[in-house]
Amino acid sequence: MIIDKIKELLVTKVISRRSFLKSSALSGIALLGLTGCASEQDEVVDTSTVEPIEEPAPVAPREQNPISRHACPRNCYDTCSILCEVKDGKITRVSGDPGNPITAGGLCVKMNHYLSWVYHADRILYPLKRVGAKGEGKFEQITWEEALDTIATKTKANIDAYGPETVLKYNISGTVGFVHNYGLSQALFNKMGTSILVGSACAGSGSAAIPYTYGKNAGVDPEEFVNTKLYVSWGANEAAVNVHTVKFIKQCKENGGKIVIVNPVRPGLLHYADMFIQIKPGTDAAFALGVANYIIENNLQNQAYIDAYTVGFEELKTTASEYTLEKTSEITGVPIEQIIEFSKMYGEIKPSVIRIGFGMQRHSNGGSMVRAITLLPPLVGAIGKDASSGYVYINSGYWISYAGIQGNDLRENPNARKINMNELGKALTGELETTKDYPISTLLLFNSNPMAIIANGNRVRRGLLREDLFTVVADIFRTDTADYADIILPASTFFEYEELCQDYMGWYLRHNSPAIEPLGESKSNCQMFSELAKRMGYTDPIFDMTTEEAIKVCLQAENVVKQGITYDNLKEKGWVKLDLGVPYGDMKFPTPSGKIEFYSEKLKEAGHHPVAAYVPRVESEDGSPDLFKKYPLTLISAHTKNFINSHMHNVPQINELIEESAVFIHTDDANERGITDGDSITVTNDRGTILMVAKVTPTKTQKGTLLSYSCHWPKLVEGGKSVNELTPDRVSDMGGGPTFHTNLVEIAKA
Ligand SMILES: Nc1nc2c(c(=O)[nH]1)N[C@H]1C(S)=C(S)[C@@H](COP(=O)(O)OP(=O)(O)OC[C@H]3O[C@@H](n4cnc5c(=O)[nH]c(N)nc54)[C@H](O)[C@@H]3O)O[C@H]1N2
Ligand SMILES: Nc1nc2c(c(=O)[nH]1)N[C@H]1C(S)=C(S)[C@@H](COP(=O)(O)OP(=O)(O)OC[C@H]3O[C@@H](n4cnc5c(=O)[nH]c(N)nc54)[C@H](O)[C@@H]3O)O[C@H]1N2
Ligand code: SF4
Ligand SMILES: [Mo]
Repeated sequence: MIIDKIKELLVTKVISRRSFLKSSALSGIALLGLTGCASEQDEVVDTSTVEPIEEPAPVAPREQNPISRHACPRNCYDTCSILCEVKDGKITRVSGDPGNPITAGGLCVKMNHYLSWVYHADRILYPLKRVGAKGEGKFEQITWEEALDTIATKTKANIDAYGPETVLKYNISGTVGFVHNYGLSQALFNKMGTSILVGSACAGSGSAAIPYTYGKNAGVDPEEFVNTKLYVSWGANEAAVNVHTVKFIKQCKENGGKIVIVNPVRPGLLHYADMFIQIKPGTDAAFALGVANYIIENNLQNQAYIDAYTVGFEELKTTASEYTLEKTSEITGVPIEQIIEFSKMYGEIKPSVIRIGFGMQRHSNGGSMVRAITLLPPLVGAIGKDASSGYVYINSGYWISYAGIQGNDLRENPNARKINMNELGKALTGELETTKDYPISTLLLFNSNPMAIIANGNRVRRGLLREDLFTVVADIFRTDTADYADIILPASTFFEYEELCQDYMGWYLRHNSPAIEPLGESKSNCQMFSELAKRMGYTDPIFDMTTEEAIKVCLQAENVVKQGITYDNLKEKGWVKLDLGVPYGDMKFPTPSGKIEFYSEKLKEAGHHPVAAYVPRVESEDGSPDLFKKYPLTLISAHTKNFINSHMHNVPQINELIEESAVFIHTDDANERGITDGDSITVTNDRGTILMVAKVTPTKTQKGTLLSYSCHWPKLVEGGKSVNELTPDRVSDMGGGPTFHTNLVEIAKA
């Protein structure tokens, strides 16, 4: 009763929650569950269903054996610096580099088991050829001679018969090393003239959206989080996927900063949160515009800054005015008083950082959401003025490049057919328009496990089953994808080859020296591809380039040279921090107007609202009412702390942690379907059905939204199909990104 009364007061009279609490005699009453808003954290943030945060524990290296220095290339924000002790040619101990400020001596839940990964009994140590049916997983050992001859002969024959663009090179981010993923390893495919792989299974939408506003992307240094006074975790899950920044966020709080979370589900960082905004999935653009509207209506914007550095404020004002408190609340599910309180905090607290997560943008409207969020920092003057102010998204890619080592000049057909990596299934089955007449004849795949990580697994499987498709997979393990190969090549791990890495959030360059010789007959990607190039008859000098030479080319970047970073000093220490100054500190924005663009003509030309707009997701109550009747639940399949993409699922210690593929279900949704905690359930949509175990929870997720983790190996889960069996292979609105979370399903007791 009393709670209802308070709710009514807050909603109807639109009293700020904090001022209400301060002035009310009722301020001692625990408001748990009222709105999820938590300015008085201890009273109102419910963390009961949130796992404890496990910060990396430093492990001191023993140093009695020789130490080698490494950079973790696992497509993780942290890119830890690793120390290995090696004895008699074997790694005996793996630990985090205590000297590096990000790694600070500790790795993570997963990579504390790196030794079990490197020396796993199931490692592929020799080339293999298929002897059973496609996908059956029956292989026989062959020599490298036979493997390379078979691949060269078959690929050449397919190029001669059908053209080079029927060859598809496919790699994502199994390792994100500069040389062995993005750089030298691409030269062979440029020379062949294969189809060009475009888009991103990861963060394409946000990466395309941000430059519309700022002309480029330059984020805050995570070590600066300690100095900010407001950290907004927007669609991110730091405690699981970016564990080394948690200490900086915690310090921000200890220094008096506020932590706000915007997420449809409760992430680990909730333990430190002052406010939890539990938004409906895919509605963040409406929330951002609603906040902008409140800020402008209440004159909380920084008008002098806006006048000096931005264009399109009037258009923003008009557009945002459509997002009234009532409308914003209705679309997003966020209570009006919370929209008000967050807007006030964001308008008043300086400096502030918005952390734009990757997970949030994996929706059909992901680009639109990120674009809308990018309009907030300049509204309050947060860009370019302070090192601990602005936003952070990704910090790689704007100060060092691998373009010089990709052999781009070898490509005779720069306008070759483009294939979006998210549409692999359609491309292989010929359901993609551009592959109808010229089917893919040859798939050369490395650094990726699409059977586990690409959407619409059923379609990917059908494609890989094609008898007339010649498939080569280079991997460390016999993944589900490798099971469909005609030839499997044994890849060595980064502990066995040299590499250059760049953090994707921190401002570091890191060097990786090999600790041991390649196990068995395994080879690095570059080594196997340069040998294959020679079998193909290619004699270009790039195929003789060493990794050391390639790294030296990358280090010629202006910023790097200017700061005195050389191959030798980088190699000796293992890492070096670049000084990038205040992000956008020169107040130069390479947009068409040269200013921050609240209004973007380019965005309009690309078919979007020139300011920003809430666009309903393709699969949602608003976007597809008929489908919604059949499949009323949105399934978010986010990343987990226990494994990284599909890595580590096959490592025994990690497999034990995972137990089963769980799906969190709101109590109301479970009750409506007679599902109880621990039940085995089916999760279904028109793309397929998988088996999962129900985790029924009153708070971890919200009604209408399911949460599961990705990406399990299909063959290691019950039923042999994991979450990407269900996800859609549609491409997002900007940048060719994925739409894993725009995924309607229904659940039932199995
Ligand atoms: N449902 C759902 N699906 C998702 C996501 C999601 O949020 N939800 N996230 C997506 C994201 S963000 C990403 S980035 C992708 C990742 O997709 P991938 O990059 O394909 O996945 P990984 O599991 O990281 O790596 C694939 C393989 O690389 C191999 N590998 C590692 N090192 C080497 C090497 O040195 N050489 C060779 N040849 N192989 C090596 C590993 O053994 C592994 O089998 O997944 C996407 N899939
Ligand atoms: N341990 C571990 N670390 C990893 C990885 C891993 O698999 N495991 N993967 C690495 C890779 S490749 C990547 S790209 C990053 C991913 O890093 P993140 O983007 O931080 O991780 P995700 O778990 O994909 O998604 C983050 C959050 O987005 C939320 N979300 C989903 N939909 C919406 C929405 O509509 N609005 C809002 N506001 N939030 C939403 C999810 O609930 C989730 O909590 O992590 C990297 N680090
Ligand atoms: S996966 Fe990420 S947190 Fe773990 S060791 Fe590698 S870089 Fe560090
Ligand atoms: Mo990713």
